[in-house]
Amino acid sequence: MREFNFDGLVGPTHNYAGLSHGNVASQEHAGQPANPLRAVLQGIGKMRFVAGLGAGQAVLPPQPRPDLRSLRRLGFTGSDEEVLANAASDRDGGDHLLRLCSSAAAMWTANAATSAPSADASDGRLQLVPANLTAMFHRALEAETTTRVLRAIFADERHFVVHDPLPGGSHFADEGAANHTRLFTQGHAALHLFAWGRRAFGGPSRAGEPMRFPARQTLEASQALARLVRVQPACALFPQQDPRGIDAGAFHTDVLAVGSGRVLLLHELAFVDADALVAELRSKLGAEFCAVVAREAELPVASAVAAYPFNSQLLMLAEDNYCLIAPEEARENPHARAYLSRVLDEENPVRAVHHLALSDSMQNGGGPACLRQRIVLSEAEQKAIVARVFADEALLAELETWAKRHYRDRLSANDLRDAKLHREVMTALDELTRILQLGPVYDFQLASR
Ligand code: SUG
Repeated sequence: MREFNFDGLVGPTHNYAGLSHGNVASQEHAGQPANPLRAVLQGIGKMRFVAGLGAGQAVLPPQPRPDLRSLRRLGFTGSDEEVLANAASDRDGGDHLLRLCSSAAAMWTANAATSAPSADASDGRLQLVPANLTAMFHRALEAETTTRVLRAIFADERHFVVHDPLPGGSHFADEGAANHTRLFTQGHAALHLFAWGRRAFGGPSRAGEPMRFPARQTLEASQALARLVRVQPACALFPQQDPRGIDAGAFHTDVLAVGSGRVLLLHELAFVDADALVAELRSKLGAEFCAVVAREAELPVASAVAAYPFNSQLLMLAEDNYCLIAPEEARENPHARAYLSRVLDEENPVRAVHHLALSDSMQNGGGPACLRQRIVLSEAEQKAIVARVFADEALLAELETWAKRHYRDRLSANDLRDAKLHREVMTALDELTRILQLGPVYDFQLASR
C-alpha cells in the first residue's frame, strides 16, 4: 500500500474575496489583488518537491469558475456573457454573488472528500465520500463536480467506491479529510479520527461550542462518514474540535493537528481534552505511537493559526523516516519554529522539516496540508486508474507550460465580471481534461455533448 497526495491544481480564478468567516487569513486578505499564475506554479512546485522525496504524488483538477450553472440556477438567464453581466449588476449583492461563484477554493483538496483505504474497509474497496461543504456557499458549489471528477478517476467499481456526498443542509455539514486523521502502528488496526465542531441534534455538546466563529462540521456528519467508509466501529473515534481553537481561527482540525502512521502533532486546543485523547490513542496503538503536544505557553494558538506549523504534510518516507512539508511562514514565526525544532529533537521518527513558499494559498488560509487529499492505494488499485493523474516530471512540466499559457498574473474582484476571463477558464480546463485524460467532467463539456 502506498499513500498518494492528490494535490488540487490552483484554478485560474484564484482571488481574495474574504469569503470564509472564521478563517483569519481569508478575512485579512479580502480585496487584495491575486496572482493566479504564481499560485498555480507554487502548487506545482510543491508537487515536484514531494514527488522528489519519493512520496506518492498525484493531481486533481480545478473547477470551472465563475460557476455559470449556479448563476443560472439562481435565475440569471441569457448567454454566458449576459448571465455574468446580469449577476454582476444585480443591485441586491450581485458583486458578492459573483465573488462566491468565482472562488478557486476547490484547490484545497483536503476538503474534497474523506477516504479510507481498501485495507480498512469491510468490503475491501477504497472508499471516498465527496464532502458536501455545506457550511460555506462558495464551497458547497464544489461537491457536484468533485463527485464527477472522483468518479472519472476512481471509475473501476471492483476497486473503488465513490459515494454520494452526505445529503441535506447544515445537519450533515461535512468538510472532508480536513477533519479526518488515520493513525496506525505495527500489529494494530488503523484508527480513524473523525473530528467535528458542533452537534446537529440534541443540543450543544457538554464541552461547549464556539461563540465567535462557526463550527463547520457536525458530529452527525462524522458518524455518517464512519458508517459509509465501512471502518470497524471500534476503529472510529469522534474527538470534538476545541471550541476555543475554532474561535481562535482553527476552522478545520488540520489547522491545529496533523497525524499520519504512528505520529500525531497537535496543539492543546486542537481537540477537547487533548491529553485524554492522546492517552486513549496510546492505549489503542501501543508504545510506538508518538504525540508531540504544543502547549499554549510554548506556541500561542494565534501563532499556530497565523503560521500554520500543523498544516504541514507529514510524509512517511520509510517506517522510521518521516518528514514535514511546512509553509515558509512556520519558519518565520519564532514560536512555530521553536515547536517544529522540538519535534525534530524529540524521540520520534520525524527526521526533517522542509519549508516551502505557498504564500498565495496561505493568504486564503490554505497551507500544504489543505492542498492535498491523502489516498492510500495498493498496486492493483494504482493500475486500475487510467486517468493520467500520477505526477511524473513529464506531467508536471506539461502542467507548468499549460498554466503559463492560460493563467493571468493579476486578478482582482472587478476582473471576475469579465466574460473573457470565463472563456479563458473554459479553454484552459477543456485542455486540462485532455492532458489528464479524464474525459468530460465539467458542466460546460457535458452540456455541449
Ligand atoms: O474553506 N478558504 C478555504 C481554505 C480551506 C483550507 N483547507 C483546509 N484547512 N483543509 C476555506 O475557508 C477563502 C476564499 C476567499 O476568501 O476568497 C477560502 O475559501
